[in-house]
Amino acid sequence: MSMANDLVVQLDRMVREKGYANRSQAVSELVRDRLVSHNAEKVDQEIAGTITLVYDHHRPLIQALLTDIQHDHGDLIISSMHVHLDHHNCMEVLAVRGKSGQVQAMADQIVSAKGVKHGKLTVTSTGKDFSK
Ligand code: NI
Repeated sequence: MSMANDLVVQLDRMVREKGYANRSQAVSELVRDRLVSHNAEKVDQEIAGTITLVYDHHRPLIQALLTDIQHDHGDLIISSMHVHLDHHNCMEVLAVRGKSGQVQAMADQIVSAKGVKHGKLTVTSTGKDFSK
């Protein structure tokens, strides 16, 4: 593998700044990160991840709506955490696992629910794809 010298210079700077043991470790991590994103584009790929959302629990129906969606997808949601951020705002973190297409469809449904201020699916590996 070869790459332009200015890329190598910048890569080595990042290796130092981020504290990687060496260039190979940094490149492996970058490749794994890209593979996770790439594989998640395949609807049948098994993925794990988290959905984080923030909403105002005073808004009518939002809590019932989110609970309904979560009950409909109990097979995809393996754990959840609810944090009362302040008097109005709640944050929920859902740990999810399942086929990429199903997880992303559910995440779209949750994030686009009326009353959700911000929501985001973060995809990671189930861990089975990589030896380390
Ligand atoms: Ni709350």
